[in-house]
Amino acid sequence: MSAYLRMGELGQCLDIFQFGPDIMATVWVLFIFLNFDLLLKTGQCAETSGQVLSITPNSQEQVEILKNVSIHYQTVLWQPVSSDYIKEQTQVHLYVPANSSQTVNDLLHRHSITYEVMLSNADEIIEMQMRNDSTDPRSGATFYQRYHTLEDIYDWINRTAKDYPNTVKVILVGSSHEKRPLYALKLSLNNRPNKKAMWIDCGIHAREWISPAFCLFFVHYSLLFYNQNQAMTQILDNMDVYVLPVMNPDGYKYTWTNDRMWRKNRFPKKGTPCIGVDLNRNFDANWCTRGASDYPCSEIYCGAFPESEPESQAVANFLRSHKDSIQIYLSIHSYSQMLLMPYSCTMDEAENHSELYEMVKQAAENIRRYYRNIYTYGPGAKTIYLAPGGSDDWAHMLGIKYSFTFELQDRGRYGFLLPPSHIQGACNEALTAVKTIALKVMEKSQASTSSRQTV
Ligand code: DDK
Ligand code: ZN
Repeated sequence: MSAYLRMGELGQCLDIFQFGPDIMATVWVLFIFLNFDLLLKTGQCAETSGQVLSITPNSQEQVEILKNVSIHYQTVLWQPVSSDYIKEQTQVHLYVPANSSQTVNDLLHRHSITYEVMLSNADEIIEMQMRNDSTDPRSGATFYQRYHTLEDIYDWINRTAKDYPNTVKVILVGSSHEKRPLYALKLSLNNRPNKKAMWIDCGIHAREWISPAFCLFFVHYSLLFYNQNQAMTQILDNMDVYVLPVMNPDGYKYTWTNDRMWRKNRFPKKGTPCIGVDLNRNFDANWCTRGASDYPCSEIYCGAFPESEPESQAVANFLRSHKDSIQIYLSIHSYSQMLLMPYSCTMDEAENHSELYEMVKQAAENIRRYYRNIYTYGPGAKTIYLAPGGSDDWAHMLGIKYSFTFELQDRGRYGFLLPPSHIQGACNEALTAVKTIALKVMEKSQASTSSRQTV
C-alpha cells in the first residue's frame, strides 16, 4: 500500500518538474525510483491543498509520534477527537493544511508510518461547499441540498415563521457567548390538548455542517409532508417539535470565516491563548470525568463548571422548564454513522436500556433496508467512546427517557467535508431514524394510556 501511495504522491510532484517528451519516460521513471527519498526531501513537493490522511499506527512508538504530530504541528484531528485516544491498530483521521503537509509527510516517512490520503484536495472541497451558498446561479441544487451561512439560516428561520404563521413559532431560548441569538422553531401542526413534544438540536459542534442542514431539512419536510406522509402526519398529530438549528452559532460562523475545522464554542479562556468549550462536555452528567478534559486548549474541554457556557445553559434551562411535555431528546452530529443512546458518561446501563436499544436497532435496520447504508448503534460509552457531560445523557437524567445522539454520514470518506450532493441522502437516513423512534415512543405511550384506561 505504501509504495502505491508514494507513487501517487510522486505523480503530483512531477508536475513541477516539467519533463515532457515520451522518450524520456523510461529514464525518468528509473530516476524517480533511485532518487525517491531525495525528491521528497528537496522540498519541491509542497502540497498546494490541505489533505486528510488516514493513518493506522501499528506500534506504541508510532502512537506516540502521531500524538506528537497532532499536538505540535499545525494539524486538526478528525478522529479520534483528542490525541489522548490515539491507540494502536485504530484509524486516525488527520487534517493537514497545505503549509504543514511537507513537514508532516516527511516526519511520517522518516518513521516509516504508512498512511492513505483520504482527501488530497480538501481546500477545493471546502471552497466548493462555500461557493455553493447564496444565490450562485452555477448551483443548480435546491436550498435544502446546500450548506448555508449563519446569516442565511437566521433569514430562513424568520421566513419559515412568516410563511407558516399558524403552525411555526420562533422561540428565543438564549444567546451565545458573542451575543448571537439562539432561535428554536416550535412546530405545532394542530391544536390537540396536552400534546407531548420532541426536541431536536443541531450544530452543537461547529464543523459538523450536515447537522444544521438536517435541522433545516427536517422542518421543511415536516411542514411539507404533514397530511402527505403517513408517519409524519401521525407524529405531528401527537407531538409538537422544537428544532434548534444552530446551537453553537459563534463556532458555526467561525467555520465559514476563519477555520472550517473548528469544533467548540468561542469562549476565550482568560490567562490562556485557548478558545472554546466543547458544549457536548459542558452538561451536568458526570461532568469532566474520563473522556473530557479540563485543559482549555483541548478539543474536549469541559469548561469551568457544568453549564458554564451560555449555549448549554440555554438549552438546559429550556429542557428543564419543558421536561413534563418533552418526551424525546435528539442531538444531531457527524460523522461516523451511529445511533447512540445513554449512557456515554459511564459504562453503566440506562434503566430503560432495552427499550432504547430496541429503538436504535430498528432505526438502523430501517436505514439499511431503505437506503442500503450501515449505521452502528448502542450506548455511547460502548459504541463510540466515553464522553461525559453530553446533552443526551443529561436530558435522560433529567427524566427525558427517550434521549439520543445521531452521528450522520459519512464513515470517513469525506468526514466533516461531506459534499452538498450527499446532504439529501444523509438527511433522508436521519429522518428515517427520527420517524422510527418517534413512532415507537408513541406506540409505548398509547399502550400505557390504554392499559391504564382498561384498569
Ligand atoms: O461529542 C462527541 O464527541 C460525539 C459527537 Se461528535 C458524541 C459522543 C456520544 C454522545 C455524548 N453525549
Ligand atoms: Zn459532534
